[in-house]
Amino acid sequence: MKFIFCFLLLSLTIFNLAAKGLKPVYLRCEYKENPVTDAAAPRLSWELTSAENGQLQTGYQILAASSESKLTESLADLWNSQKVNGRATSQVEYAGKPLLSRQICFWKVRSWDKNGTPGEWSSTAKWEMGLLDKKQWIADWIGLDLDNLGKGKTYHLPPAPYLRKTINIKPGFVKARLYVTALGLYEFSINGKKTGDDFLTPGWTDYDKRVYYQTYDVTSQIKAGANALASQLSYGWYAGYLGYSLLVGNPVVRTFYGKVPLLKAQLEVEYVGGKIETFATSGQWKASVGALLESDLLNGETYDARKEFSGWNIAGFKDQEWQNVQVYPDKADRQIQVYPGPPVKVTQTLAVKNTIARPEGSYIFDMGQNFAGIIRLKVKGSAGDTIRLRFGEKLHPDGRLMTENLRMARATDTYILKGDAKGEMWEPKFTYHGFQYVEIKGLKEKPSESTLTGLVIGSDTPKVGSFETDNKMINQLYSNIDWTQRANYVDIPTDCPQRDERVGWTGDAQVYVKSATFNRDVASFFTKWVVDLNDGQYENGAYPLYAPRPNLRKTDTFSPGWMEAGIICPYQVYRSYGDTRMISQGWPYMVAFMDFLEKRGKGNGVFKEKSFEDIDPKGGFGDWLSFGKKTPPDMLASFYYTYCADLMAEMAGAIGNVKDQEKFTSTAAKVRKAILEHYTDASGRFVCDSAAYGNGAGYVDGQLGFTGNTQTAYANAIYMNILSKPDQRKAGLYLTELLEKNGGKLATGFLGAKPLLPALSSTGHSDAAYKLFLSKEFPSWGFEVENGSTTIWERWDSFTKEDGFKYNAAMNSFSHYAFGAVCEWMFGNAAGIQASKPGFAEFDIRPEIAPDDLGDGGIKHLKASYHSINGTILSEWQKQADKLVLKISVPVNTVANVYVPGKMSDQLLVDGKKIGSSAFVKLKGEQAGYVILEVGSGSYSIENKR
Ligand code: RAM
Repeated sequence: MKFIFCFLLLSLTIFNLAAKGLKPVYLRCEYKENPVTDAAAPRLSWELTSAENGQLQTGYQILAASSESKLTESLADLWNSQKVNGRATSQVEYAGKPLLSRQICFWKVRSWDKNGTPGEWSSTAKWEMGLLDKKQWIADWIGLDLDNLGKGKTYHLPPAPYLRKTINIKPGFVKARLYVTALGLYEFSINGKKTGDDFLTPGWTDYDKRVYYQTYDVTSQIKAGANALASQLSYGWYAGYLGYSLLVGNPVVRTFYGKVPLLKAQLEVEYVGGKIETFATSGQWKASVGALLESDLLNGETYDARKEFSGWNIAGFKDQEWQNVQVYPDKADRQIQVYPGPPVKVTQTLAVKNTIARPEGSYIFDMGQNFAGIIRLKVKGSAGDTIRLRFGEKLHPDGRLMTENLRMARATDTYILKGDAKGEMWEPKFTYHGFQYVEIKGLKEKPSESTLTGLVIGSDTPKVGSFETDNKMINQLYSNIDWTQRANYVDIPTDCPQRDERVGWTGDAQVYVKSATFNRDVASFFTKWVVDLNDGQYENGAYPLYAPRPNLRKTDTFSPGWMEAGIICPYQVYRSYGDTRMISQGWPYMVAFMDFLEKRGKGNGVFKEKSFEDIDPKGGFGDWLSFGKKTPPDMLASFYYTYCADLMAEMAGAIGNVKDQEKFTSTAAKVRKAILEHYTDASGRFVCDSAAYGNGAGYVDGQLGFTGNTQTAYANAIYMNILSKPDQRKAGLYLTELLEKNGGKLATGFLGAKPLLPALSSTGHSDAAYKLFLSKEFPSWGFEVENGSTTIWERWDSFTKEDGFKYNAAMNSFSHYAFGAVCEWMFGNAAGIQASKPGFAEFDIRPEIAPDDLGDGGIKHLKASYHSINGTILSEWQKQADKLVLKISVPVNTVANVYVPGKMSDQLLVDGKKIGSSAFVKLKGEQAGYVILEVGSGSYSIENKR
């Protein structure tokens, strides 16, 4: 009894100690859990939990070892960081022994809390090093040239090759890794089982400069004796159709990087004792044409199941009839690296919502959600029965599938049955579509709900945001934003998933990047894409219109508002995740871009009218898809110049480059001054010399004329801090005036819509921002929701009651995330979550409460959470009859300034008690209708009277 009592006491004390300390969880390396990386000094991060409020880390210690058993202070053979003082829990660089290719590093961490007490060690995590030297790749590029078998009139779609080899593995192996990549797309299997569950590997890059590879732990997939290595290849971005090249009559419409898809793979088998045997792609492999008759990313797949070879991917298959593969030379300066982004995967499956019978035995399936992905087909029938699947985002009023907005993307999959009496199942491997509706032709029996399943694909970016209110329309809008992001963050940030475009448009990416960070963890996604951007930079320093940058149209070059993505995206990654590596690695590119601007500005500091008349369209895209008179693109270019110089100054500071910090600070001041001199009048309104643009020919919507006095001009000037404080306020008034004159409606395009609501809020017009946000009238976000959208449209008028889908054949996507950039305001203003220090180590919660006079169309209750790199932040507010209740969460090791609507004299309550009763909630002061509290970690409920 006594013993039990002692034991209980002991465990209680241990529990108590543990409960008091900090516990590191969610250990990651290069933003991933247990990844393979080729970063020389991988960056580590963890999050902290604690049972106490107001907790901070005062120090940490990391151990890294070559085996889990050596992960102790005395044995750690790779690294013992010793105690490092400070609050850092992310971007912590490994600084132990140099790491070798293939090395597995086990690691753990512990943290000291604010009282200097060390907590428990975390559980063990690991990372593995990839192949650090290109010479370690002994595998050849192999393929089979089937190009001459492409027969179509409009689409040249050759069959996709099958490759295989049987190998012999000796007994006594302990570990096996497959390193694999392709020029094109690959799917690899060992003994009939696919390696990994990634889709569209190895991703899109400028293949002349670099190609990424995947590493799979295949130890459990191999066996002693005969093993089959097998791979299917497809054309993908490397050799398939890309963008609108076909539509615009570009001389090249496919094979932008090469004609024949190629595979490079090596299986490394390690035996007891450490000896490694490598089985690599070589001229010894066999290849054949098979069932995959057509395979193209945009145009779809055709699969003839009658041509399947059974057992081709397992040992024992007789491949004597198959051809020898062809071996292709490598490009000496092509880099081969570990895929740095989150893999593209099937992230969700969707069941059919509704089946509609159509004339002539065809059917349309409604998946209930517009998404990017493929379908899994289950059918029964006779050999040779042909099922044709077409995909669309909308139906015509008469019930037909609407495909005009796909333009030249054929987006058609065909399955030819083999006639298996048990039924057959198929899903395409190397294509995807943007759709909500699927039209099926050729079914011999009435379909059931299980005939089709939707497989949602996208870069597997962890969900970090949630946004919920008591207003249904807003909840749907948030869902639409997230779905549109998922549909377009597919290896790169595409503009749209459905039509013949789907490229990494830089303007869309830069206006939306901050919004994206609130929904999904996009740190490694942008780590990948920013390299694409840098690879795509022009010799003159301009970042391109889209990255990667195949030559889709001769006149495609760069545009103000688009090219700045090269500065804005790394900046946002720095602000959201505290990442300075992207800045230092990209610095030469970013500086080259700033030099380009300097040269273009001819020392004026401002881009006067017609500064960009040499590009196509003249002036660039400007405030693309706006309504009414155009904001001069050169004025916007000048704003962006200032903005980029500001960001560069801040980023230079972040990497300790004082010289450049000073340089860009003075550039920003110079351009600001020149803008005001050139583009404002005495009253501080924006003006321009519209006559300079003549009749506007060659400019986007130039015939509408130009004026500086637009919503977009003021919204951007306020957002980008172009004006002095008093002038900011004036600009806010001008902006509201313009809105009123326009019947309370927005007129902004891609560049104007993002800053519109933030600019209203920051100049004291939160009510006006809410009116736009909650409006259901055309044009507005709510209008789209009211009209049944499940994603964000490309244009405000993608559909109107009067004109239907009038832009269909031209340009009319229903899944375009750019206008979803309102998300930045939703989290940053409505919920009020704003980072004041990079990585949300310190942040504000400054909610803007929706006005009361909106009745049922308003918001009484809003709850948003954001899982930052430091942990989960919650901001919830609820208007009750006589009081406002805020619920907030501040992650361990962070500090928040919480702005509670009200006055000092209000006597607000925290967890039911007066301020002052908690050591972690301190009164800091009062500002513009808010009481400011400094709050340490923990969850709190704050009440104030209304
Ligand atoms: C469209 C794209 C993209 C936009 C460019 C200017 O075709 O879809 O969204 O950035 O044009």
